[in-house]
Amino acid sequence: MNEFLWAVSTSAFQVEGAYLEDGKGLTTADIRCEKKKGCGTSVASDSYHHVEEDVALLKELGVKAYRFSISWARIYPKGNDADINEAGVAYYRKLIQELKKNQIEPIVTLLHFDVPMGIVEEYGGFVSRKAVDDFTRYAETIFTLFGKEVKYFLTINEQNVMSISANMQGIEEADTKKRVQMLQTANYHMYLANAEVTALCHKLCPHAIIGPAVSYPTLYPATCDPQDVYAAYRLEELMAFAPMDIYVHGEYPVWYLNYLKDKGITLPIEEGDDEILKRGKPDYLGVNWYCTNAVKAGTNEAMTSLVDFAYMQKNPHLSYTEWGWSYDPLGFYMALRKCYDRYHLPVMITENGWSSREELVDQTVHDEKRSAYLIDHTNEMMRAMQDGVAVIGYCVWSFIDLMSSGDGFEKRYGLVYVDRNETDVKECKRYKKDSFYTYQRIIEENS
Ligand code: BGP
Repeated sequence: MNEFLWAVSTSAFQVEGAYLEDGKGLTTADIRCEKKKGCGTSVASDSYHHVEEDVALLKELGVKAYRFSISWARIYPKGNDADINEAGVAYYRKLIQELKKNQIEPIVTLLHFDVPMGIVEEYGGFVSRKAVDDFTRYAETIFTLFGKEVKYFLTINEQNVMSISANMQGIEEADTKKRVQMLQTANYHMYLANAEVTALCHKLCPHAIIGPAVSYPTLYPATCDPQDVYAAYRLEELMAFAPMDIYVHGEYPVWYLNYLKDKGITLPIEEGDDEILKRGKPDYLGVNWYCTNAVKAGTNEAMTSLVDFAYMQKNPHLSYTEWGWSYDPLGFYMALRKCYDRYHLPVMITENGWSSREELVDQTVHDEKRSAYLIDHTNEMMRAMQDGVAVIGYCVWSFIDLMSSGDGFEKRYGLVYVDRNETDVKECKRYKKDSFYTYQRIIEENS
């Protein structure tokens, strides 16, 4: 049996920086973060220039694996260039070699929210079917270059979040109806891309395993009013289980097709797509899990136009981060059970963590709440494993402080503090927080 993968996670645009260095092209993530917070991805946590130091920290932490993503635009700056960008390849080669030298398994995500702007400007990114071929070609390059060293691949991070976020896809369409249609077209193409790449990995890297990483916030009904129970059930099916069903079973569920039809959405289905979707069954499911939400039937402005029957409410029984993410280890147990009972596929917790605003005091951070979160959630994970759920790994989000996907640098998740703030990037020096030692102990005690 393989060793359990105690691990930590990051993603390229959130940690690397060097966003235009050594030939890298711009991505939708670079544009989105710049617009949103202004502090941008240009430096992030400066991991591009801290490879040895960061791997030494991973080694000290005691992790068995490190989940990071490869930036497509470092390998092919526009997404579909004729030639590979060798400098980009060299960076990932160095990182992977350094990890292997320290007996740390790389867990490589192929796409984490950063679609190259080159293909977005040329043909609309995943809104066009051309992106399926370009993504597959990029994945083939990665499998060929690194397939011998890497045993764990993830295809696309949180396609289910990308499917409702126009700016993650580089879509600038003001008309809501047209925008939702474009998002669903892109989503369909990503399912094809996911399946193609999964099948290709099985062919080129038979010793490796591959799966998607899905965002799964478990949903509770806000009350026992059947309307609320039904709304929570439907929303969870729509946001999390429809995507997982499509990955695992290789087809859109009938109720989901009906739902899209009712919303006036058409899918760009071509002959032979059924076979493509069925071709790439994942070996495991990556699950990004942070919190639970309570759902009320009805409408609310904040929901996407695809969802017009339910909205989220605060759960009075739970505590929350400043950004409204709940603390709910029992919800984690239930999430693991639900995923495993439904698919009977091994699960890797690809993200789990706690965010807060933090400041360095005496060269450290006393992040008790994060330590408690990690202890409570890993305990619930182990209870789920004792109850039969096959969990193959657990990745804390995040290894070091990084650019939050939605809230800039002030929202910190790291076990390691990175000394910079929203406006001043300083030198990005690293300092271990208390939670670093908590997680180190969790690994030691349970390995
Ligand atoms: C997931 C993403 C990560 C990460 C995390 C926390 O959706 O895969 O990239 O950012 O959520 O989200 P945020 O940074 O918005 O707090």
